[in-house]
Amino acid sequence: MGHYKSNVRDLEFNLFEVLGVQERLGKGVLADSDEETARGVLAELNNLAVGPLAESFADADRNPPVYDPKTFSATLPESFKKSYQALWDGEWWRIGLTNELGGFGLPPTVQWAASELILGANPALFMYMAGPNFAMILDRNGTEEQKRWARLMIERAWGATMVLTEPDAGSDVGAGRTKAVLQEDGSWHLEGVKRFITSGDQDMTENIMHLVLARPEGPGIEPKPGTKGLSLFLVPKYHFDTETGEPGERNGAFVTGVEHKMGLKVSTTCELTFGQHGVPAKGWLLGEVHDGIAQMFQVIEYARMMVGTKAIATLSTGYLNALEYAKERVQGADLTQMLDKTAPRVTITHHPDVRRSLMLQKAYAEGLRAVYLYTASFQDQVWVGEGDGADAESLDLAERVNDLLLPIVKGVGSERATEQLVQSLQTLGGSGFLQDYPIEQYIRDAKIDSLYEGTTAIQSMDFFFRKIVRDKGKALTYIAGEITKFIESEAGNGRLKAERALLKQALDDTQAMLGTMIGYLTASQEDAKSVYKVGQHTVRLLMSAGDLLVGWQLLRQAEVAQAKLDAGASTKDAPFYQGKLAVASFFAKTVLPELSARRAIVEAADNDLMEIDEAAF
Ligand code: ST9
Ligand code: FAD
Repeated sequence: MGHYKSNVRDLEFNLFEVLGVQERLGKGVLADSDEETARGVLAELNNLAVGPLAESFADADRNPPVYDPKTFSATLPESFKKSYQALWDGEWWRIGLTNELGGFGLPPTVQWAASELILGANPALFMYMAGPNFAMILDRNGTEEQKRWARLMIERAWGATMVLTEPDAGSDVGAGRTKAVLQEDGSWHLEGVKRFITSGDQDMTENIMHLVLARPEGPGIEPKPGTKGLSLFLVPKYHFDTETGEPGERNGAFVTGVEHKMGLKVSTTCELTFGQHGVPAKGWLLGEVHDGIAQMFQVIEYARMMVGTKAIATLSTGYLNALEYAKERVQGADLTQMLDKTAPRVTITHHPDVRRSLMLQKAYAEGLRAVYLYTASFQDQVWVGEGDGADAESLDLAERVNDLLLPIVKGVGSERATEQLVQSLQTLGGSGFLQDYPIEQYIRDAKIDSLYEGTTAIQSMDFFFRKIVRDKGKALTYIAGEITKFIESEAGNGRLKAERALLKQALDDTQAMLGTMIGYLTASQEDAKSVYKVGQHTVRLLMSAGDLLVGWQLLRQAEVAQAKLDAGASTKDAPFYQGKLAVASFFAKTVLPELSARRAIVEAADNDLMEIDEAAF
């Protein structure tokens, strides 16, 4: 067996037993799919994921890409290319595409559930396969000519990149200096150096389309500071015949270095230099507007969802590997017999502390999966609505709620995955530290998820300032209303009552934290430094909102599971449903109460931290 332990049962439970996705299928833009198609997609992709996709996971880590400075090119390991070919041949690149561009006609919930399988088996494959998805950005924002390029990108299986970061512009994208100078023929010449560009070079596709943010210069263009002065340019690795897509001359965008990294080694992270090697780096403005940051955020929103799902997928396989080990490993006696040196030795699943840790890993793996799929259910509404003309108000709300939840999927998903994967390793004792097991690689490969696509601090500020304050609490009010409805409902027939009370307390605590922080923000109108009290606690708020959502989703699932058990679940299904009840109750009792302490910390905030001299750190 390969390293990857998927959880299709849980994916299907979320889709068809909790979210009721099947009710959306068979209509409008989803006319060609039904529950059977969706289940079939997951089953088929799962076979591929646990087999050929997972196969190169360790080999590609031990034999990472090789960079040749003479040709400015990166060569990927053969084992990985084989996995990529299997993924491509299965036409899985169609998964996120609209029907018009050749998609499978499945909604985002099913797309993301399927994506989890690839992201858990071998995440870099998913990233190298993103060309067709990037083509959707050209199709959505491009000129008629560029819409045709989008089709060429898909038909000819090109790679693609998103190019924002520079040595002095990381979180602060608006500090970027790469410029684009308008030419007489309407094209642009780019000059500058970008760094950390994922998939910047590889030897698996005939061309790569770079989507680059740069500062436009030319007659009549007024420079603007920050992100609002950036435009988005399409810069191919090779120039191409715009009718056939046939690649021609080399364009002047060269990969001038590939980083040596802690993990995710097979995913090339490249320095990309424009126009400094005797060949101009020609680019074309995307569409006809200088609106680069907003256009790039269409990519970023998708990529943040992807990064969160990647982290959660890795957490899940980490937990399942730890669980399998724990069920086999015999060590020590049962705690009740600790003084009897002749007592029989037991598997480590008998020890309370191992149980505690495994149940917490399960809670975050399954709870966060529920959160990302719940988020995707709002993307479903937009996907179906955009195609079928739903009313503007409900579409607007679905977009806002999706926006609110994205920093939780990305920020909380990645932080909890890193933290709990360390616990998965701990479950294996010293063996976890060995490369005989995949967990050490999971930790190395997943750490990047809290860094790229906006660090956790950036996610937390996005959550507070943009998604709550600027949204005037619209999306938040909706979610709080849904949680309150759940708490007050009697669907549990009086069961899980104590857990509902704990959820109510957690909701009160999170709302109080938020209220206090809004108070600090308001006070900053009089005393500018009061905003520091907000900045000290945005991550705490984000993580607390994440725990609240995990706790709620687990209890929602427990309610469904309880009903299934009451109706007489099969012997095969019963342990699955009992597990749902157990994990929801465990999380409510052992994690949610922590929110009261976090609330007290926020309410007692002062600015002492900001007064400390740097030398005292
Ligand atoms: C990276 C890549 O790290 C890692 C993995 C790559 C894998 C690639 C392949 C896989 C992905 C496949 C993708 C396919 C795509 C296909 C999609 C198909 C549909 N939401 O607050 P302001 C905008 S890449 C939306 O003033 P500052 C908005 O336009 C590097 N829009 O910010 C706004 O204007 P307005 C990732 C948002 O102070 C404007 O920005 N790097 C949002 O100027 C200005 O906003 C990062 O992520 C949002 N949440 O700049 C950088 N936020 O207000 C992290 C802003 O008028 N840093 N906009 O609406 C940040 O995010 C900063 O907060 C900042 C600050 C740069 C936005
Ligand atoms: P910095 O911005 O210097 O941050 C350093 C620390 O300061 C962080 O802890 C951060 O949270 C904190 N910080 C910074 N600003 C603030 C603030 N205002 N408030 C609070 N805290 C703050 N970029 C691309 O454009 N395309 C890619 O494909 C791509 N792929 C990548 C792949 C890898 C493997 C890596 C490592 C990076 C990649 N990046 C890519 C870049 C990535 O998005 C940035 O590294 C990330 O946005 C952080 O920027 P930075 O590294 O410059 O850190």
